[in-house]
Amino acid sequence: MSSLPPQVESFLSLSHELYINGRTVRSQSSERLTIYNPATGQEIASVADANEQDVDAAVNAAHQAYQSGVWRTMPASERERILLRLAELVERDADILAYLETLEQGKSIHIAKGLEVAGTLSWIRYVAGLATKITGSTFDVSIPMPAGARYTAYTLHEPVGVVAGIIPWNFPLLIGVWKVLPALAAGCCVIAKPAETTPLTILYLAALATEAGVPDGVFNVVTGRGSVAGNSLVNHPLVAKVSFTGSTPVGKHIARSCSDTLKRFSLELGGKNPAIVLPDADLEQTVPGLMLASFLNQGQVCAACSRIYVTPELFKPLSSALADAVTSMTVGAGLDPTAQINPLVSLSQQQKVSAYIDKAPLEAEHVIKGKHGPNPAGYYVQPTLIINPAPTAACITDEIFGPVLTLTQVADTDEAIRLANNSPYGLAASVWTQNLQAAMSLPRLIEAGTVWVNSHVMIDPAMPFGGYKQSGVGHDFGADWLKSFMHQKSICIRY
Ligand code: TAP
Repeated sequence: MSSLPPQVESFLSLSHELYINGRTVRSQSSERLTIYNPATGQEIASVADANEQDVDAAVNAAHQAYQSGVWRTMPASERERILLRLAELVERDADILAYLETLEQGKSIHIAKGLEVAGTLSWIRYVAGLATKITGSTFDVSIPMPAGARYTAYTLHEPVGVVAGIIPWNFPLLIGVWKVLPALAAGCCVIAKPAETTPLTILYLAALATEAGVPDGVFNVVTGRGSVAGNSLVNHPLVAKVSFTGSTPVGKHIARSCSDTLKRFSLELGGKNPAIVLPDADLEQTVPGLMLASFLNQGQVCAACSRIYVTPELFKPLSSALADAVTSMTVGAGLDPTAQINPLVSLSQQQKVSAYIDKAPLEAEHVIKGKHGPNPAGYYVQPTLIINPAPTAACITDEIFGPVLTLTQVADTDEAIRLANNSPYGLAASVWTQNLQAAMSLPRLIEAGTVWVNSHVMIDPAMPFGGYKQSGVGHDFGADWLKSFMHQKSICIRY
C-alpha cells in the first residue's frame, strides 16, 4: 500500500462514521464493518455499522432539510450550478476516487478511472442539466358546470420528499450517483445506503457535495448492513421513495415493504442477459465485443452478457475464439495495470461463483477455465467458458454475477429467441449480425429493457435503462428520469 497517493492513504486512515447534516457523525452503534482489499484479503478500513437510531437521525435530518425548503425551493438553475460544481470536484479528485474504488471493490484501476469515475462525471452533468428542464403542461378542460364557467388547468411536478437510495457493490460510486443525483436534481433530500463491502466512495462523494454547496441535511449517508440499516430506511415512515439497485430477491422484499405504506419505489434488479450470434455476424467485431460484455468488471455487471446462443454455422469458430480469449486473459490485482481479470468483490462472492464453476462439468459438454489469480488470499476466480450446458443447468438459469460465460449451439434463429426469452429476467440482450433485416426485427422479439445490435453493455445517461419481467420496475436515465422522483399535481382554474 506504500505506493498509494498520500490523499488515499490519509482517507483510508480516517475513522469512517456516518454522514448526516453535512458532517461526519459518530454512530450510536458500537459495531463496525471491516472493509477488505479484494486483491489481498487484507483490511483497509472500517466503517460504522448503523443501527435503527442512526437511520432515524439521518432520515430526520433529511426530512428537516426538505421541510425547510432550503433545497427544493432554491431556483432550479442554482441547484444545477451546485451539482455541476460537484462534477468539478469529482474531476479534481478523480484519482483519489478511482484508487478508493479499486481498493474496496477490486476492479481494474483503468476501469475505475476510465469508466466508473469518468461515467460518474457524465451522469452528474447530464442530471444536473435536468434540474432546469422540469416542465408540466397547460390545457383547457371541458367541465360543463356551472353553466358558462370556463376552466384552464396546468400540471406541476413537485419533489416527492425524502428518498432512500440503496446501492449495490459492483459500481458503488457510479450507481450511487444514479440513486442520489436525480433525486437531488428533482429537489428531494436523500439518505444513501451503500453496500456493506463498498461504502468508501459514496462517503467521499457526500463530503464533496457539501463542499460544492449542497445544503446540510440534503445528502446523507448511512453505512451498515442491508438487514438492519437498509431495512430500517425502507420501513421509515418519513421516507417517501426508495430508489434501489441490487438483486431481485432483495428488490422483491423492498417492494413488499413499500406496499405496506404505499411508498414509491423504483427497482433496478438482476439479469441473465443473452446474446444471439447469427450466421452473418462479423467475428472480428463479435468476439472482442462479447468478451468485453461478459468479463468487464469480472462479470459483476447487471447487464453483462452471460448466455450466448449461436447458430451452427459459426459455433466452431466462435467457441474456439472465445476459448483462446478466456485462457489467455491475464489475472491480477486491480492496481496491476496489465491485469485483465481482477478479484471479485468479496470472499462470499468468490465462494458463490466458485460453486457454480465447480458444478458446471456435471451440467455441460465442456468447461474451459482461464488462469488463476496471483494471490491465494485474494478473491480471485478463474474466468470460465461453459460450452453447451443443459437448458436447466444452474449456470444457464441463475444470475452468477462473476466471470462465467455460457455458449450454446442452437438450431436456428427461432430457437435462439425462444431460449433467450426463457428466463425470469429481462434486463438486457444483444444481437450480432450484418443483416439489416435481422438487426431491425430481432430486437423487437426479445423481452428485455435494452437490446444492443453489434455491441453489448454500452450505456449512456440519455438512454433510458430498466428491466422487463423480474429485472425491475421503472427506469433510470433519460430525459424523463426526474419524474420518478416527483409527484404530478393538477391545478385547475375557473374563470
Ligand atoms: P443486494 O444483495 O441486493 O444488495 C443491494 C443493496 O441492498 C446493498 O446495499 C444491500 O446491503 C442492501 N440490502 C440488502 N438487504 C436489504 C434489505 N432487506 N433492505 C434494504 N436493503 C437491503 O445486491 P448486491 O449483491 O449488492 O449487487 C448485485 C446485484 O445487483 C445483482 O443482482 C445485479 O444484477 C444487481 N444490479 C442491478 C443493476 C441494474 S441497473 N439493474 C445494476 C447493478 C447491479 P448489504 O450490502 O449490507 O447487503
